[in-house]
Amino acid sequence: MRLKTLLIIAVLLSMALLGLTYSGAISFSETAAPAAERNQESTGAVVIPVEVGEWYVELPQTTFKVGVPYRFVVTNKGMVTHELMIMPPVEPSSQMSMEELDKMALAMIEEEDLGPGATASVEVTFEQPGQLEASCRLPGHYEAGMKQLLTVEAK
Ligand SMILES: [Cu+2]
Repeated sequence: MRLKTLLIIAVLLSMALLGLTYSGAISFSETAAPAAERNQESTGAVVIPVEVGEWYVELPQTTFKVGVPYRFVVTNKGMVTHELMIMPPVEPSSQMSMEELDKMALAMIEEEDLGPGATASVEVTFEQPGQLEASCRLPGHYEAGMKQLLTVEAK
């Protein structure tokens, strides 16, 4: 009889312990998600929504500041694939190879990530003032109008 009572107590105790562990796991996963969101916010980047399509690159602002982290969130509203490059204004007619152009880019979203309807983002902090350009350099796109001059101002 006494053994049975002990057994019941033991079972109840282990259930209680399991319950504790379970709720512990729950509260852990609940705190884990907001922590990830906090990390994303804590980058402190200024979000710049960018729209690309045939044949334009549109930004809500074209003047930026040195030292401020920006996150360019680019949405392709067009019917064909685009890309986004932020780099000094260089005419495609200049004799630079795609590789050399890529090296000049301060930020880039590749065409693989920017099909019709896709949204992709890239973060960049400009380190010096000057003129830059947000453009799509897929063959013919720049010439068709997919370029927007940007100005980076000193702090
Ligand atoms: Cu394009």
